[in-house]
Amino acid sequence: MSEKTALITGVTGQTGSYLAELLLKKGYQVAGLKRQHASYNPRNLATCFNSPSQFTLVDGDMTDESSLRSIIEAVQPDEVYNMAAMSFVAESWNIPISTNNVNYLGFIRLLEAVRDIKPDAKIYQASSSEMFGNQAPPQHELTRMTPRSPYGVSKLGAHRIAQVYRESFGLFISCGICFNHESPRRGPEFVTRKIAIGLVSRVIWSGNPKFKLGYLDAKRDWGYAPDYARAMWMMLQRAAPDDFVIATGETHSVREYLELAHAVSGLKGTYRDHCETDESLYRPAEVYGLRGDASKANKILGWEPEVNFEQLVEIMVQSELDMPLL
Ligand code: GDR
Repeated sequence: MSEKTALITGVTGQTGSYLAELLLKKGYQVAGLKRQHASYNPRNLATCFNSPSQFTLVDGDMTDESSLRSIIEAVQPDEVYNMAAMSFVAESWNIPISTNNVNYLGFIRLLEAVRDIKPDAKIYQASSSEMFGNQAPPQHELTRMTPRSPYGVSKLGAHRIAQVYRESFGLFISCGICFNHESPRRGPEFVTRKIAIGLVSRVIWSGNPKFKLGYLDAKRDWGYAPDYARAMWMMLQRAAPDDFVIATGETHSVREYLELAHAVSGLKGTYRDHCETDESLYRPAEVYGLRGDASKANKILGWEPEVNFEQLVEIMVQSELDMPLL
């Protein structure tokens, strides 16, 4: 078993919570940073709370450097996973400044604290496929980055500063350029979960005739969040830091996801009978086609996804059928 200590910022979120579970299984001591009074689904951390001798939640804030410094000082982490973010792309047009304050400046605050207090800690940064914007697929580590949202810009800023701190100060920082990754722990605002909730909780259970979605022809490379958490850990077990695309290599439109989810839900007719598009949900600028090339992660880390698109849709819809969000 490991004697290591990890700090996970954003531990209450989908992927942060899977990562915490993975590290606890590996014998880590895990400290999870959460914002005081932040609302989150306590179910995400239910398993972690079963290991009280290994798992602690600490209050901190990515916009408050002194809180980050105290936490690094107290925890003395061997590994730091920066999963904290304002992660809903659509919302970033409404709150561009706080998005960058958390996602970009927050990461610099964290880096400064680590550099001062625990410079030998290995750091993982959650970079995003949103950094690519509309570059032609497949996107890989060397694809030009042309983000289209305040969120994408904030993630690109953090990605670049990671490279600068790595080269300037020799910090061990690895960035996972993660494409969309989903699970039943996904927030209800993201499209995969919104579709599962729409079909199951709204239409089947609550009897609403229809639910609304935005642009259906955007394509995404959707994977399963626990597979991505495993990749993050693998990156920090290497002797040297590096950047890796984490993706399935398959792409599907929102419409295809919706069609399959509709079939899995058991509803009669077609998705058009239960879902309508609403242009007010379109984004000011869309990213149209993402498909990642994860061959570097496959070759160097030995990583590959275990859950494919069909299995993912099945997991999302089945979980909603088992435990509807009413
Ligand atoms: P994304 O995820 O923006 O790709 O970022 P999201 O699920 O929000 O959108 C995916 C695509 O679906 C389209 N869409 C809708 N999206 C939402 N949320 N709601 C709708 O009603 C709807 N209708 C259509 C969107 O326009 C988009 O094209 C996710 C986040 O987790 C980021 O934090 C992460 O960095 C990237 O994935 C990789």
